Amino acid sequence: MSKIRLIKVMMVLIVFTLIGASAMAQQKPNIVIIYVDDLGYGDIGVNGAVGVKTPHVDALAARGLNFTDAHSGASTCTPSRYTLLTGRYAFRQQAGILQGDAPLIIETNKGTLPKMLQKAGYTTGVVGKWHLGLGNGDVNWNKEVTPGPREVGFDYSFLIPSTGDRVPCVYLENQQIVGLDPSDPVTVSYQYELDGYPIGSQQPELLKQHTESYHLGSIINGYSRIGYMSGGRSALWTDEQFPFVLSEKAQRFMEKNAKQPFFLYFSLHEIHQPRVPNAQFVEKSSMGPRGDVIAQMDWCVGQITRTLDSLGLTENTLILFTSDNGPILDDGYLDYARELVGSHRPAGPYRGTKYSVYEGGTRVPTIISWPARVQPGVSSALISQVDLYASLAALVGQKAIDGDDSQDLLSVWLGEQYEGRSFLLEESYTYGLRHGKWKYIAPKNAEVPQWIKEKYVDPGFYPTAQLFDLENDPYESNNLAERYPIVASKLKDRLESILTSDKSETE
Ligand code: NG6
Ligand code: CA
Repeated sequence: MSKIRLIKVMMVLIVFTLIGASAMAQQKPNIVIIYVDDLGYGDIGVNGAVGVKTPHVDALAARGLNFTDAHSGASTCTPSRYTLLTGRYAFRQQAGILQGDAPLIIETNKGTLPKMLQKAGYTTGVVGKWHLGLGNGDVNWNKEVTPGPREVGFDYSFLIPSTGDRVPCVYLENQQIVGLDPSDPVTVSYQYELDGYPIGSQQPELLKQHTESYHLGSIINGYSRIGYMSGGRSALWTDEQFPFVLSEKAQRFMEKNAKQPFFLYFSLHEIHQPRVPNAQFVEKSSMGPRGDVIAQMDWCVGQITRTLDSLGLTENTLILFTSDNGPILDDGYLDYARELVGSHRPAGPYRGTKYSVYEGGTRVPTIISWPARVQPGVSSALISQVDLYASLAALVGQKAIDGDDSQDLLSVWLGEQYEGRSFLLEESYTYGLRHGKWKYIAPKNAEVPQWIKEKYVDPGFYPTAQLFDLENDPYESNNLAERYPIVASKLKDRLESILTSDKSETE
């Protein structure tokens, strides 16, 4: 071969390699996790909701895979979010529900799902509720608050720092309060009353919604919260604007990063309390505010899918729609959810609620849509959010560093096979363990906390063990622990081995 010919051949090869590499890079899907707060299995149309319509979620299900036995890590928020982002069980970090001044609970020296996606070339962003703690314990809210999302692997963040019902009631963008006037600094306390805003326990006549005693702290925008704050008047959020503010930030993030693969963790305030639908959604349901904010949540989902459509990204975007824990009707604010629920069943056919170890606590709506790769359908595979880290790592050719409890079940998430987990842990005020048709619930000899009793919910722990056959008794009404002592004891041993080992054994 002449020299010139050789050079030509080499050039052609290089061009093909470059085209191939860029095609591969383009093949990486964008990933959007739409994480709804306190949405129950039965709260979406496709899972049987009555009293409210969820056309956008239903459309996602129609073109995607709807899971009927997928679980959040835990039956409350912080532990579930910890598990989702780290691939580690929350008990390892003793992650309970955090107050709004708690330090960051995710270890900054460990691998996380967003860090793994950064390594794979993704731009990562979180928009919405955080509730994983911020700072190191003594936060100065008037400076950049660190560590936070950036140290966990998010390039961009726009946050409700804790929950809608906790102070501080301001947004943080890239870990700084948005719109803060430095001459009116923010102070937060969960111990002491602070001057500045009226306090719910002292001036209940100012409240738009009454609450039980735990939420009678600072009144911001007519709603009293857990905890006290002072200052930050120019930066206060307006609850009624959450869907617009957060959807807009999510849209901007996707538009800005449309040309390279992005990961968006869109963590909605809906349908957590205070349930304050924007006027646009009032009476969209027949169930009062709780139903109306389900309609509002559905609108937010529509904003995401519409934006992806307009950017031409729908085909190669993997959307995971799910929730952090099961539903609750009365979580403190008086919005008549219990009285107005009618025949709607927030947890669908399952027993239990938020705070409960029964299925309703963690079996949450879960839909995956990725038109380029996922066939529409329904999957009854047993699967948990703890597995997303390892599964998405497999998808993008990375390792799930420190994802100690996360299993690569990518083929299950994508509907290529239907055999899910062999064992699945459900974290709550006690532990549940699923295996085949069995569900074991560990005994716990303790008083149900007063504040849970007041919610009319049953956390599901009793001094004796419980065992249910979910195939024949999906509602967990018939305790078989005495009838099948060997099954119960095997599951007890297995649970204990999970709880005492440093990381999950692979099966
Ligand atoms: C509980 C609050 C509840 C809610 C929950 C967090 C009391 C009595 N109850 O401690 O109202 O804020 O925490 O919800 O304070 S979650 O969805 O973020 O886990
Ligand atoms: Ca929640």
